[in-house]
Amino acid sequence: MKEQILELIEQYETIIVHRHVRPDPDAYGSQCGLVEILKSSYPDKKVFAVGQDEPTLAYMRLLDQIDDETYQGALVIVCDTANEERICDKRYANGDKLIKIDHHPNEDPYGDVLWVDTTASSCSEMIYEFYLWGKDKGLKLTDEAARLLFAGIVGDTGRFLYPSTTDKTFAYAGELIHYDFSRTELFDKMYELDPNIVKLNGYILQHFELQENGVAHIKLTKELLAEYKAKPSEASLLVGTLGDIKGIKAWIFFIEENDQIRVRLRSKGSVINVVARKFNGGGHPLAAGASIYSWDEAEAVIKAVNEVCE
Ligand SMILES: [Mn+2]
Repeated sequence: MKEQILELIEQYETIIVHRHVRPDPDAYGSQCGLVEILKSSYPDKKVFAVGQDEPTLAYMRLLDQIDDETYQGALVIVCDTANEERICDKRYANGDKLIKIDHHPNEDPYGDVLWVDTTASSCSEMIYEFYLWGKDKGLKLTDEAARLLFAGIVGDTGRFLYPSTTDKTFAYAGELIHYDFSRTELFDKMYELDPNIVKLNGYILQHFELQENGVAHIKLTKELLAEYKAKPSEASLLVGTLGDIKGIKAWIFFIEENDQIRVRLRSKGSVINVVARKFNGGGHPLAAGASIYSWDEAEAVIKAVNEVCE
């Protein structure tokens, strides 16, 4: 796969890299890390990272604004995105060839060339692996690319805590920190929270409901989020917060938005992306997301998670 991908990269003059909507550090890290690698390896090519800017991730990189014509005859690469529906900026379909690089289960095998590795901790880890494989063939890694890929790996592994972290993940991270970037600065940006969000976290810790079977949930209504002046995207950042509770097996965050209730699912072992799929979503076996449209449906989600945890 890497061979085919590099061949295509070498063939095309214009390369446009996309990632998923509601981006996280791995989406940005893999997308922009790859763009940095390609820009420094092929200074004559036009390489762009596109999509909607996410203000909370502006410390990673600002995205490029390009016009529709740029897609004519271009190679498009999509990073970290399991299904076409979730690709940010629908113009991805307007290129000449499409490549998918991802570490989620390959439920929607879109694209002309696909490289999917579900054993990778993150898509950023895959991009670093691509560089390692291709460094004798002309690929170059800059300090900025290293910073972006390191951030992506840290983000998707929950600071090397999740079971998706392998010896390879640690080895790659160990290599990446030899590049010149400030880890302290990066960690500060990644994990700093506004005081109101810390208080919302306090609310979550006070009010989650934990059943005897180890399934927990918390409902964050629009009114509550308004009270704490928290955006749904900020509330989503707190989803890991229940993971340290003794006896917890799986947990659900319900975060109400204007037109839907976002469901964030996490598990310590039981596969919960099957539940996500039933409710308009998907994701990893132990970390998934879904969407529902009423609080009645929330009960159905809780019931479904109970069933997979039995
Ligand atoms: Mn990812």
